[in-house]
Amino acid sequence: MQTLTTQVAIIGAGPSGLLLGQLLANKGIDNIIIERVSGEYVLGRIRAGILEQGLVDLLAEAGVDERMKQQGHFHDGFEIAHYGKRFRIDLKTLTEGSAVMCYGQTEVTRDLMQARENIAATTYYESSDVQINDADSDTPSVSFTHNGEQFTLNCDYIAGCDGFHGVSRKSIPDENKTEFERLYPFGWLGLLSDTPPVANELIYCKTERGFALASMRSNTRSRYYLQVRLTDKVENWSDADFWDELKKRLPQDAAERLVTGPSLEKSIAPLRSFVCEPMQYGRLFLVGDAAHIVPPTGAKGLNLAASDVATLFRLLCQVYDGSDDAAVERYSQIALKRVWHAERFSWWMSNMLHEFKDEQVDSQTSQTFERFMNSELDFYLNNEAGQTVIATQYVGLPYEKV
Ligand code: RFL
Ligand code: PHB
Repeated sequence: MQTLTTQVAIIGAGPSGLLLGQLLANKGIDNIIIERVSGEYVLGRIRAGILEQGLVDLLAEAGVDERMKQQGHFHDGFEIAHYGKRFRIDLKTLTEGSAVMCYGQTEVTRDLMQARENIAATTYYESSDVQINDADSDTPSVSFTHNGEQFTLNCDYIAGCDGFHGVSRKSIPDENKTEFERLYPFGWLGLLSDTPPVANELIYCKTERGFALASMRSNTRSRYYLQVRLTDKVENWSDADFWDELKKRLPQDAAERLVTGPSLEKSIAPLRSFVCEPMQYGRLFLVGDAAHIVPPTGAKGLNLAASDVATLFRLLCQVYDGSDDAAVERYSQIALKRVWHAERFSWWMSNMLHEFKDEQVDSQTSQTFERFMNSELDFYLNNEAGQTVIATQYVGLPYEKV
């Protein structure tokens, strides 16, 4: 059994854990990351594509924005297609100059992994039996097994960056947390392909057949999503089935331009809204998906993880520079404010853009909800104030002051 010591133990080498680790290391705050799977496996997950300016700035602050500046693209707007009508949300004009960055989570993660390797910071990939001990004391630790050997990592603080299914949230006693959850009666089937995107900007489509999203990773790589039933299995969707259905849901001109090709990746993700309150327990802090999940319709998951990282990082800096020993106690309260705004926006966008006919309620209730949501979308899209409400939230609300 080996005993290790660090200042901040980070569980999870997803974007939250790696970004926090890099920012802390740059300030001379020692940290060790423990990850359940291999680095390659982490990079194989295809997830977010849209970064708010707050995350772009944070990556710059971490010194990890070189490749993003070269290969990413700012998008000044996106489209919503609503039963054949088209609306462009002109982010730049409606928000007085803001835009979003199109650069994949896989690439952000790859850049962060490279940066961590460059500074020779320690990461234990492929660790099992990860356990949090004494989080409510002044001497917390994390125990884990790596390469058949047992380790105990003593630390000042633990950052639980281990996603929705990780151990961190589960190790907070039930009586010390409240969980809020809403499941949606559908999932998203995503497909990645080396084909040019149908448009320069994203198109969110609401149709009677269900929602579809045309997104991208570069000028030669596309990412598309289809709303599917929760019972659907990815094996039952051939590439040809996917492309056929997508063509039916895209606006006509986009469908005519669509270039199809073999899928590089295809997967189904269920949609969920989830928040754990508070986001801390003693010296354990939940960051990103470990604390909250949003349905992807608002492109907020990774961005929310980044604002948690920014908050925890700045509070830890105050602790370690001696300016405020108790600064971290404010973490949950500060983070949750922004979390709930993003939760509400993602839930609202999801309600407006999906087809709810399959919901297990009687058909009159479901049709009435459908009418409300169509009217809601119609109202917001057809006037500038409404479009501004969407644009302001899509580009991301400002980070809370710490
Ligand atoms: P992650 O990425 O899940 O990383 C957690 C890491 O912890 C590891 N882990 C453990 N390590 C040690 N011990 C354990 N017991 C462990 N258990 C788990 C895991 O292996 C993993 O490596 O969480 P993190 O870092 O908080 O990052 C969150 C983001 O990944 C997530 O919010 C976004 O991907 C959500 N999301 C989007 N967010 C956006 O901001 N914009 C988007 O456009 C966007 N699109 C999406 C998305 C998520 C999607 N899916 C699949 C859920 C599109 C999709 C389809
Ligand atoms: C993506 O490109 O994966 C993506 C973009 C926008 C979203 C969700 C996912 O709202």
